[in-house]
Amino acid sequence: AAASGLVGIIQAPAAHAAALSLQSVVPAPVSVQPATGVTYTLPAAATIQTPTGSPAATAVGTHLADLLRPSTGYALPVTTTSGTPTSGIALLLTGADPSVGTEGYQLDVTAALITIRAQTPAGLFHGAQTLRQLLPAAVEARTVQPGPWEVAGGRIVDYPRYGYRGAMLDVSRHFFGVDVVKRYLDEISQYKINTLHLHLSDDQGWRIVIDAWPRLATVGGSTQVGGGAGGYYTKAQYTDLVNYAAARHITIVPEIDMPGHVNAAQASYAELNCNDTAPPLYTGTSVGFSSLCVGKEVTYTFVQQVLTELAALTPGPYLHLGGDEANSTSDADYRTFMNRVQPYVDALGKTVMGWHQVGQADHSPGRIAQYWGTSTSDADLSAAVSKGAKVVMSPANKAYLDMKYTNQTPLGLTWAGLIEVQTAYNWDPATLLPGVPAGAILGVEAPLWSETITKLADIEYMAFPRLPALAELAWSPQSARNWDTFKTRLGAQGPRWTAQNINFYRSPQVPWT
Ligand code: TNX
Repeated sequence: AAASGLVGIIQAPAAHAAALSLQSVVPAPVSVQPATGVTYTLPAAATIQTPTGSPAATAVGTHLADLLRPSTGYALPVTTTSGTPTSGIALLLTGADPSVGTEGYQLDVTAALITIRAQTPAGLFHGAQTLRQLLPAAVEARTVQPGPWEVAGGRIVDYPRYGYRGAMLDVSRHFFGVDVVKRYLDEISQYKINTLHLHLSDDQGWRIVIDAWPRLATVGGSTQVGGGAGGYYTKAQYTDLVNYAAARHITIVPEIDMPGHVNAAQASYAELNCNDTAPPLYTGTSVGFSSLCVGKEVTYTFVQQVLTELAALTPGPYLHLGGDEANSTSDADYRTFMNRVQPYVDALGKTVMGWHQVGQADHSPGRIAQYWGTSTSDADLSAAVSKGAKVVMSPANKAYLDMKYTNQTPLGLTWAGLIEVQTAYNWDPATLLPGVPAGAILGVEAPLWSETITKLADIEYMAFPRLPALAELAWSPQSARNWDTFKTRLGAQGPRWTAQNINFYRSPQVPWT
């Protein structure tokens, strides 16, 4: 199927198209200097050279080789060197423009070689994603394609606007197995997303094994919206996901939603209910009807044990406590509960993340409030910020990948509005909320809730092309962003997605090429 999508490319009558412009990259780089008339052509004997003494940099070289080998048919051996290469593709941890910081890179293309320089392996990884986009779209095919594999000459110096560039996947309303999540990690990593937030529990399903409370997974994970079989990750599977993400320089943020959105847990253990009676499993799509029992000691034993096991599975800094739509918890109980459980996260050496309603509770060191509202001010968010929280921006009427594009979109919801690509793109995370100082914004996350999403093709259809649009908000300087140039660059991603077999929405707003 991937190959059939490439027929137009393969049979194009022209000898070959000119190398892609350095200006064609998504997200838009900070600085691009084309070298007119200079082109690099990848030779069949090219090597990918990486610095001695950095297994993580060499791993980026291997990742790049794995991407390029199937379509080029070249061997592309990955070697280590302590010198300065003069041919092939070189990844170096020295000599980058200092502006690139901890995640940026400098890419130089001459007729002789391609050099990616960075201060960290993460920077090299992001530079490799840029290089990928500068090669012809057919490079994304998984079968051998005709070259030539040309890259336009010049220099790119690039680094992110925000340190938090996220996607969220709701694996609770519908469960998605390890293979689907890995594929999504592959897809989002091309756009320099560095965080995947997994919504691991909700009324409809509990998706991670907790040894101290085994029925959470075996009972709470046994169904999903619509009554299907659901599922859960074993600890080994979850660790596999964490490692797979890390190899793509993506941090996984696990969320256990509390004190609401807990029916799956309460159905698994009667003692988690104030009336000591387990409710039935839930397969509908209502929200706000469940609450942990704030007055019971066992509630806190439960939360502490769950968070302790989750922290042990989490090399990343954040544990997300949810905290949204606790409509069946009184305001006083909400504060009592959050004020007691947030310190568990601190004590585990992690940082609290929560939906912006956590602003009602006390601050916790480094806390992040994730804004999901649809207006330009919010009292809970303002409270969180005034107490010292940083903000991740996920405004539901701009950043929610589960909203329909148009009334005709077969999947998705409409409660926050219709979100066509231009709507997802045309806002500035720093100024959307006039009451929140720009310096409080840590980044942007694009959540995909899964009430109506049941399979990989659905995830792809809702995320593409909006996820790349939101990735550009998170990475590119506001001054480099412009809908008219973006839509053209986005349209040029279409053949790449076709080659990758991504099921995307061909928005009429975008000039697809
Ligand atoms: C609101 S956003 C929710 C979720 C739903 C979503 C559907 C948020 C923190 N809570 O429980 O899945 O809307 O769009």
